[in-house]
Parts: sequence; structure tokens; C-alpha cells
Amino acid sequence: MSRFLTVGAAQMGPVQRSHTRRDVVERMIVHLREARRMGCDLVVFPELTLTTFFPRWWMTDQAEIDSFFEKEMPSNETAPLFTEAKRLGLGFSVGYAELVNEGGRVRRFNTAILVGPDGRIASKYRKVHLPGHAEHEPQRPFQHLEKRYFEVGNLGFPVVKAFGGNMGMCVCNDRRWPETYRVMGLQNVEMVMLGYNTPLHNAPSPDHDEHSWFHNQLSMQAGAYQNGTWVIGVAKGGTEEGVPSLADSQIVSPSGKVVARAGSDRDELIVHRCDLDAGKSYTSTTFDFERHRRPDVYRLIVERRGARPPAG
Ligand code: ING
Repeated sequence: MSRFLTVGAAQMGPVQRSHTRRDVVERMIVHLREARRMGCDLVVFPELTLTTFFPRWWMTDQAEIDSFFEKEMPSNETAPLFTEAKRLGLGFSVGYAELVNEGGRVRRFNTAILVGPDGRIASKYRKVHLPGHAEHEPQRPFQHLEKRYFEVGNLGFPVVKAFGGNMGMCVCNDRRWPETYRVMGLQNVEMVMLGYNTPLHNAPSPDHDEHSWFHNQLSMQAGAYQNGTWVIGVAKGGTEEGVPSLADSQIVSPSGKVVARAGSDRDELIVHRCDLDAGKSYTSTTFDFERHRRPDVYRLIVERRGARPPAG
């Protein structure tokens, strides 16, 4: 008997600096109510949903930086989201900047959580692949200072049993790295939920700009197909604080086919009824890891970080 999970990808248009968390939570609750009307069980929100993408700015005042972080989840501002989701019987995932006291010191992560229909946090993930740079690069039209404001995630790539399936998360740049999906694929992940804030201009590689849509889709299609998993990719897009950012949220099936796609760069919910067993025809044949993989030959992948040319 198939296990269906109806998922809503809740794309967010721009969140400007002037938008309060309350403003954003109100927009998110509109998504939740629309998702309920469309029969969703689960709603996926983008990376850093609650605030503008603040790593675009060089900041030195720690209090100003920390104003973009959540010190607790839920908090007074975000509690209405949890309350309404529970009232509607919906689960959701949401990305936010996490400030936490851990191991006796303050830590800051680019985090995503999965919340069940009971309102409890079922899983937490902290972004591993931090793109951009750590120092001020004033020659850029805008900064991308994730390496300055966040630590590398310390929770691995967890896959948890929830919503009747094996559920995993990643965040933004993680989706461009095959290792992200494979580590979850080796845990039999059936659905990867991810959010992204992707500027349409990448200063170090302007020649990539015209491929932004292609690279976004290619990365998620490859991850889905090569691991027999659903991938739910959700943007915070549109022009945010003067920076045009990719929208193009999409739901990708384990075949790699895009089965739902946003048409706008604003708040938009796209929905698909996902068969959580759809990946089996891939993971039991072409991508039967146990039968076909040769980890003994792949050692370089784990032992070597940067590429090195052949000797001679
Ligand atoms: N954003 C971007 C992303 O990986 C980026 C960074 C932009 C990388 C363009 C490459 C090209 O989608 C985040 N937040 O990781």
C-alpha cells in the first residue's frame, strides 16, 4: 500500500530589512492555511525564512549581527507559526539563523528544523557547506559572508523517521554537493527538504549567472535521481534589499522529473502528492547501493579535501 505525503513548497518573496519577524510569520501563516486548503500534510519553508538574507552585508557590531539570529525556537514572534500549524494539523520545516549556548560557548548556525503536526521539533540540521567568504570584500556589489556569521554545522546530515517516511534536510549551498545527498541516501532518505537564498549574481564567477536556473535544477535533479529520493527545493526569491535572487522553487521526484514548479518570484505555494515509495524502483535496481557501490575505490572522496593534480 503506497505511502502518500502531500507536500507544499512555500516559496517566499523578498524579506526586506524593514520586515519584522511578525510580518514574515503572518505571510507564513497564509501559506499554512492555503496548504491546508490544498490538502497538504507538510509545508517546506526556505533557508533563513524569518529575516532578510543578512550575510549580504559586512557588519562588525555583534549586537546588530545577533539581531538576525533566533535565541530560542519557538520564540514569542515564531510561536504563532507553531500554534497555527498544530491547529491545522500540519507539519513544517523552516530555516533560520540559530544562536545557541552549546558546550559552554555561544554558537551560531544556519539551521533548519522539521516540526511534526504535534508541534514538536522532530529533527534539526545545521548547514555544512558555507559558501562565500569570511572577510570584507568591498569590491563586491554585495557580500556573501556566511563563513563569517555561521559555524560549519555539527549535526551531520541526519535522516529521521517522520510523516510516514525517512526525512532529511539540507540548506542552500549543500544542494550543490553530491556528498550531501549521498550521506542521506546511505540512510535510505525518501525526501530531502531544502531552502535557498541564491543571488542571481555570483561575483567570483559572473559567467555562471546565466546558468543560475539550470544549476539550481541540475543539482536537485541529480541528487534526487542518484539517491532515489524526493527533493523539495524552496526559494526565498525576488529582489531583496536590491539583490535579485533566484526563485524557481520546485518539487523533484526520485526519477529526477520536476513535478511542480513555482511560476513567480513572490510568495507562492506549489503542491504535489508525493508517493514515498516512488524511490524504491531506483534504490532496488540502478542505485541499489549495497549491490553496486565500491567504497573501497572511493577513498579519495573522504580522505582528500582539495583536488590535487596527478604526479609528473
Ligand atoms: N546561496 C548560494 C547557493 O549556493 C551561491 C550561494 C550562489 C553559490 C550562486 C553559487 C552560485 O545557492 C547560499 N545561501 O548558499
